[in-house]
Amino acid sequence: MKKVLITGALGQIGSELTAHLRKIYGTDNVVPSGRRTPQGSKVVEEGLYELVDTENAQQIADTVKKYNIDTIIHLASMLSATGEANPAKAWNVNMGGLYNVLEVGREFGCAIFTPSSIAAFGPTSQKVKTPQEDIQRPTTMYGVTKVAGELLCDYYYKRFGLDTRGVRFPGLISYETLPGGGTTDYAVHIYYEALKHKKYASFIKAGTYMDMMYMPDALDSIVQLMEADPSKLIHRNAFNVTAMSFAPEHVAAEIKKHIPEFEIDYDVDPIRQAIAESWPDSLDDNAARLEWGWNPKYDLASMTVDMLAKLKEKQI
Ligand code: AKB
Repeated sequence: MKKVLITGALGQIGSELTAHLRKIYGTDNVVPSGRRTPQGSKVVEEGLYELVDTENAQQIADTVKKYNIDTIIHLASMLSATGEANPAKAWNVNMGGLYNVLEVGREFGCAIFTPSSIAAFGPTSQKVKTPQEDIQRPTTMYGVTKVAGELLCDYYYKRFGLDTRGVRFPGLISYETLPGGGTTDYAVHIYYEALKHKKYASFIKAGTYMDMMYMPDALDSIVQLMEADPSKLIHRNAFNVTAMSFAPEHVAAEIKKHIPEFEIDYDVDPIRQAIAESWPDSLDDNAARLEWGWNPKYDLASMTVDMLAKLKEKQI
């Protein structure tokens, strides 16, 4: 990666990836982009920034040309719960945006990173330690766009030789920017509420396991995969990656070690609960470990220490 365009850079991953890549590759070599220009945003104010709506192919092409971009990290996407609230929009944003990015990548010869998700699996996939290659019949629109996206990226690699790569992210936990509209978001909200109110009502039921990962590991996975030797990549789009698997009561118990008064209770949202139940409890990420050395640093205990410390510093 030499000159990187990030789409959806104002979101949960993009806002932290922008800072991370600016440190590694230099501020002038990272071009975050989004559909708004919010005031006071570090993404907008601490380096280059462009307005790019990924549903507008011309805007993507103009930006790639202007900065001589060689890599596009395509993060602009709707998540699972908002996707169920508006499936038509989720299809247009997720598939239309990806198609445009792939076409521009083809025209200008860019490498492309696209995140897939645990949502690319469904109720007929193996539930525990879901293998890299398994049945993929998701039951959400978000999941449908993720499987279609994986296939489309494979197609552009095989048909046009485009250097497409991706991972299937689990729920991502971070303290910089809140996630918007996901099913795994409870695992972020719980830390904020633990510090603010010493209690949290989870919209996901006790006993519901999902894979999760702390943001620093997610950022490393993107850089590691994009810098990996292409001759070693058998799977390309998209690698299972995970760092931990837990249910709401486990994160609550971990928080309680630091905030003894903290209590969890449950106010279950049937839509997000059904989505969670359709996903794997845990993924097998051996292919990523073998093909490009994936090895996450954080588990639930170390993540909890860091999350609480960072949120306290932010004085949320
Ligand atoms: C969501 O919950 O929709 C996302 C995801 C697992 O892809 N965090």
